[in-house]
Amino acid sequence: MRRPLFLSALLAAAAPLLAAPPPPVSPGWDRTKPHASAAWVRLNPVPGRPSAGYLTLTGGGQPDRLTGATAPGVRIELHSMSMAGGVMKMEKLDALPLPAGATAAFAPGGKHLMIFGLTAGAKSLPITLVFASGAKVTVPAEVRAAGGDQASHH
Ligand SMILES: [Cu+2]
Repeated sequence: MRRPLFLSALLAAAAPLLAAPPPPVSPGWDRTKPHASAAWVRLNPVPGRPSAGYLTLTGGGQPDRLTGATAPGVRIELHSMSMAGGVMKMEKLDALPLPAGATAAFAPGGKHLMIFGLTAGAKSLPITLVFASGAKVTVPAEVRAAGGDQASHH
């Protein structure tokens, strides 16, 4: 029964680290600031229609609020999506609260960045997330062609 003992010792040693949420990414990340990772954009196949952006946000050392996002040459809105009475409903968000250390996912079927004016051809879009605290976080988003697996919700 050496293994459980070893494991307990390891967990005890790791306890101070476990008090904080597990780091999702990036060595060298300044944990006092909000962090964005795994960003990508699903390019709308229909020219002129908005594309959807997805990413994972992790809060910094203080509670904060995501108030907007920008990227060169496009306009971005924060959107939420939910089912209401069997109907998919989308709403524009003015802000998204981000508690210290908390994780918020922008993912297909849920919250997303609605990106207006993105043209086909871009392989990557540097998205800057703007917070109420004044923090700005820029993350490169991989632009992917829309697959045939979903209809645009617009
Ligand atoms: Cu939307």
